[in-house]
Amino acid sequence: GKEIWPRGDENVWKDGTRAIDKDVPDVTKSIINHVNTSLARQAYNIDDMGAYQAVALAARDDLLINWNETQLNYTRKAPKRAYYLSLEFLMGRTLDNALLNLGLKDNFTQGVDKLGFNIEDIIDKERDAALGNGGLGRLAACYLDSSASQELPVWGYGLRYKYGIFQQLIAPDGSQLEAPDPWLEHSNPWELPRVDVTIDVRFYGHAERLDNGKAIWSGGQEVLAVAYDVMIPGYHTKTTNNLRLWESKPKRGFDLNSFNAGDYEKAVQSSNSAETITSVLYPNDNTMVGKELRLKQQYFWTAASLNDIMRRFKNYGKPITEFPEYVAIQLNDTHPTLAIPELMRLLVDEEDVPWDKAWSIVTSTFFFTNHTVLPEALEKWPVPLMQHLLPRHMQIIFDLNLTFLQAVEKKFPGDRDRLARMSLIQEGYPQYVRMANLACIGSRRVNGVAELHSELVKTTIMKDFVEFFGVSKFSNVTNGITPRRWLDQCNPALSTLITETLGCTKNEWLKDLYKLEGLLKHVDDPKFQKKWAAIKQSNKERLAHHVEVTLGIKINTKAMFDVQIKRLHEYKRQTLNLLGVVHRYLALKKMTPEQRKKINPRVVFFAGKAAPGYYIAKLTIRLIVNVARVINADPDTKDYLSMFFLPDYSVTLAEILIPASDLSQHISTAGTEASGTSNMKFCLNGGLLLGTVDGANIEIAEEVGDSNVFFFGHLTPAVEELRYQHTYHPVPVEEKCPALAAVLDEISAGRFGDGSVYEPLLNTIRQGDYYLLTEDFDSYIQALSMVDAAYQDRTEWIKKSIRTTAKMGKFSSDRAILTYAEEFWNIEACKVP
Ligand code: C3B
Repeated sequence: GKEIWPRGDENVWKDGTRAIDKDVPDVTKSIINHVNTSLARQAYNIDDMGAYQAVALAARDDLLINWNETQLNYTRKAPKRAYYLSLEFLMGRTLDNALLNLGLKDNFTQGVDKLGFNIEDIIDKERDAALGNGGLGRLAACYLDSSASQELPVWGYGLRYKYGIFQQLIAPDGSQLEAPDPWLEHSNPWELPRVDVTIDVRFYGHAERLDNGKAIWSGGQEVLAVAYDVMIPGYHTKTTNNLRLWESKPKRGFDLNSFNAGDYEKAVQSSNSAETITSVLYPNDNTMVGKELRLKQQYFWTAASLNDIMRRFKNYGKPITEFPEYVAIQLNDTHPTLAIPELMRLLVDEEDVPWDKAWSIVTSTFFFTNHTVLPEALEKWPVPLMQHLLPRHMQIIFDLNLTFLQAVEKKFPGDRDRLARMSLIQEGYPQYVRMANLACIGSRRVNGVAELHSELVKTTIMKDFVEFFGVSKFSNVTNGITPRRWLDQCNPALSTLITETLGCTKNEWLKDLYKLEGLLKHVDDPKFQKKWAAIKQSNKERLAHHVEVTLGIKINTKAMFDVQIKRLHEYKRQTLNLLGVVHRYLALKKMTPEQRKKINPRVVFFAGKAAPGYYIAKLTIRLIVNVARVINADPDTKDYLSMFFLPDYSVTLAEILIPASDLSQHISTAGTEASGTSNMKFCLNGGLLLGTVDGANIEIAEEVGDSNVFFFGHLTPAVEELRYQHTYHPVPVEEKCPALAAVLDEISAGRFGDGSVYEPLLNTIRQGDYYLLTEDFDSYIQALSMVDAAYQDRTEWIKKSIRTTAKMGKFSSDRAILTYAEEFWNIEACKVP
């Protein structure tokens, strides 16, 4: 490592460095100081929002002390580092998490209390950082928490979108409306602008080839990437890692000539176009929308990140050939694939590394995670667009493709179909660049995110590549979730009960989640069961209170809480759940009041956003809202069945919903949900799982035992054959599944408002039925009955709940990130002294 000396007297520096707030008086002093100086306010004019800002700044001071020490330590020890490149980081709120990780929650609670405020009210003032769509973005956030908690030298790289995922509103007719999410409107205490850390990024222009595969890329437009650093505290450790988010800025301010000539609009035009790059997160999940601005985002971010990584590597003073000894880069899906040709460009054009050597450096540096096998999500970009925007990268991709296809031809002579399938370029007018193929050939390892999914990756989208590279390049790392946010923070009462019961410290089990198995000893203890059930009950009341305050609706907390919360997507089959509710409603209507009294009341919750351009998904929301209206108002049934669509789903809303669920639904068509991660969160909080044999559901069942989950539906191998049947030998719904046909007819007939509105949605089931609702409906209804029967025996249900939590150790993101660190990146913990 490198010795780093301060200017002046080292001891003066050390003595002057503020200590972390250790006790309550420290905390109050720090908060008051921020009220007075940072906010320029006083005890006499401070409200909850002001108090939040001051408390956040006080906590931030503590984070920064740790952050500084961590970064200095990394610079001194010069370890191999890993970088997690993700276009999405769905962080949610920071304050509560920061206080818990720092171990300062109690002190801050007391300190704030002394100042006349309530910590939970203050925490509630924070706005979510929602720089992501769904699972992929939240996974990135969990992985940062686990990296820091395990003292691993990992930085995240992303974009600082001015607007995060849109805010969802529900119109009077039930449809989704989108409003912008100006999350930076109030200043954001959790980021540090680094105006001194900037990188020039070029677009357009021309690339002139020289000898030896080199080229000069010049002209076009240059924009500036400015770094914003977000502190990522580890749990009960000094290690505080960095998430670096790039903001785009015009490079030269605005054009003074035009301004002086009186054309103000023209003067700011180029500056506007530069700022647009990081203005908004694309709101699509699991679908590719080929917009030029999105490709610009991808290049802007990968170029800035790689240049920054290269600069840091050069500070190590090692020869360029040792780059992969010090740098590992994880590509979160294909979104950052341009990093591969960009590193080639840096090495070949700017560092004078010969082409073949450069390629061996590149292919030792990158690792690629695939998150979906859905065809509509696989990224491909038109060659003419890429040629125009990134002429040098297009050359590099063509050159790589030539050598690659020659190697394929050598291994499989004369197999033209194979060449066409494996090419980085899809032929046609226009041609397209296939990002997954590029990511695969440029990476040392390729992984899926759950066992089943990783097998599907190997046998479907990457089949040819497995045959070419050998199977050992492809593997599985099952996703995980951080138990800090998803148990300790969102369910503090359960966390406390677990700590009391396990007889170890909270720190011990939160960092080694397999310790939860210790709960199994207590499954049959009635006192423990009672405490367990009481906590679930109070979490249900917390949710009911939240719904009452935000929507003005009263909920029966004695009912079973049945929850499905995730992005709206046909493959996730919210429609199946909805139709199941209608089926239940129709059955209840046919019963006598006496018969109904034997039924366990049920409340069904939905939440989730639909991509603004996804017509069928938006129509599904509209139908959910309108069915809910009718059901919730029906005096015959409303005591036994009600349904709610909670608008504007977010990380923060999930933190309230998940601990309150008795049952959660994960019911994708088999083979379509790569993993799912909310399934893990529900189970960790003692909610039982109703699901298909898909994604991580399978591994959850393996852990908790088949008797503690409710499975239904066709298995993955059957899906392809069934789809074939549906296409070539269609059978009408009335014949295939009469119960479902009856439900569809009620909706068509206008029982829940004008039926013609919903025809396009109903027709996706009546014709083609790509997601196989008609195939799975009967077994779904059967599974729901089994749930009802199981819930009748409340003690047995509680035991299942305890067993489920107890067996969730595997799903800690600590396990997942350690697998990446050891098996892929080859990095080690780097402890702050
Ligand atoms: C999601 C998948 O749909 C989930 O099954 C998976 O659990 C998560 O990724 C995390 O691996 N996913 C997503 O959120 N966005 C995509 N574009 C692709 C996959």
